[in-house]
Amino acid sequence: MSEIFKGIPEIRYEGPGSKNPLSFRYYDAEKVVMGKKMKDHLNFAMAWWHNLGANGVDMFGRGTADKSFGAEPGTMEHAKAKVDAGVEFMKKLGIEYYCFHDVDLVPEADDIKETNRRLDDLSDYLLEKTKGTNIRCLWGTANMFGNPRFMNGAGSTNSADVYCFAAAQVKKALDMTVKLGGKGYVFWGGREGYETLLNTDVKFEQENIAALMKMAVEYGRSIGFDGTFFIEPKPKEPMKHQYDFDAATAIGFLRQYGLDKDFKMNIEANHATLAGHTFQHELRISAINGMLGSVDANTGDTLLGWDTDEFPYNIYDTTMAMYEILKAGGLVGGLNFDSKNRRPSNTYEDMFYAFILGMDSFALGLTKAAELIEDGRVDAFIKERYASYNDGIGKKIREGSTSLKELAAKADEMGAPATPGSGRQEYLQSIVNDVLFH
Ligand code: XUL
Ligand code: CO
Repeated sequence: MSEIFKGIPEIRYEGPGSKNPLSFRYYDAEKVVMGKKMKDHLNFAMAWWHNLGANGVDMFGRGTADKSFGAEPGTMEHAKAKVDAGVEFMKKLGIEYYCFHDVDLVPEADDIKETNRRLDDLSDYLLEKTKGTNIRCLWGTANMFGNPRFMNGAGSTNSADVYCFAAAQVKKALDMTVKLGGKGYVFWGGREGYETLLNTDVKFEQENIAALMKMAVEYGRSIGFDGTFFIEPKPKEPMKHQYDFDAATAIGFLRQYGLDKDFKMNIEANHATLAGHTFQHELRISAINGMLGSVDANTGDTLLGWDTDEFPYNIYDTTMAMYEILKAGGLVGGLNFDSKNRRPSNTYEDMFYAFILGMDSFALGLTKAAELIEDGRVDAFIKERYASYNDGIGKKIREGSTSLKELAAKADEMGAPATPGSGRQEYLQSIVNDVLFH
């Protein structure tokens, strides 16, 4: 098979001083940080849809990038050319994982039986192409938002017939995920929500979504899928309101329907900011609930109110994200670049520059997060901040061995409250800057 990304070498670590645009300045795969190799902390993944599919088409204009890879789009030859391109791309960057939707892999046929046959064929080809490499699936999913049949939702659809198609797609995407060695299976509920409550029975729809997830767990376990199911929260877009609004909402849903043992969160940075949260907030809420699973690594634009899916570049954000991930003991999944080149960045070189930017940004974030933890000043401050709970009445509150009566008596005894102490926000922010820029 001939080379697709001609003239682009294997991208290697050359260190911070390097002016070679096709090199890593911070991502040094084998370097050990806090006892683990960088590559194993980060588990970078390529999103099949953006990297091999998105050509820059938007509401106002046609594509700007050529992603035909020498074949006619919409054919199985093209689907296979995408495999060739994807494998060469991942090898050149040293990326070991990919994520896919069913219809990213093959063109969808009118009849689902034919789509499934194409998936069997393509997955054989993909396995053959990755044989002898470390390249494998991070997670798979079913696209249950593109086909017009899902206009009223998939698990949440008003139509039992459409629900069958959703179930069929989940079943096949699970088969594919297992066949391709995936560690996870994602539910992103793109159309699982509503446009108006005037036509929507929210409780009915949520029960149906939970039932679909339950059947997915049962089926997945029956075919030997021992990985993790993920919900990827997003508050809006394409729907006005999506049920998996944010991590707290999705975790509540999973607990209500008894799905919390099999599921964790797949947190996407741009979805967090759409929900009015920081990326760090969503990671923290997931982590403290034992629900931090995987990450869709990208960034939004604070000036825009939609999902721009830009490659991560902001080191403050990647540092605070990796700080949360390190504190949580790592991810069961990885960092999937659910990110796409800007429309005018339309060459093959730009595809590589984008991944180099994203991988270096997270590698630097990892290094800085480890330094922040090893520095210890932030942790020491937090410990000190809650010190009044270490003994006396504070300890009793933590142990649950007191009562309103006893606490009120204690307040009476004190008469006027002691000062709670400074929050020292500016001091802490200056420590982060110190670690980032010293
Ligand atoms: C959409 C999005 C999806 C999911 C997978 O905003 O993030 O690509 O990651 O369906
Ligand atoms: Co995503």
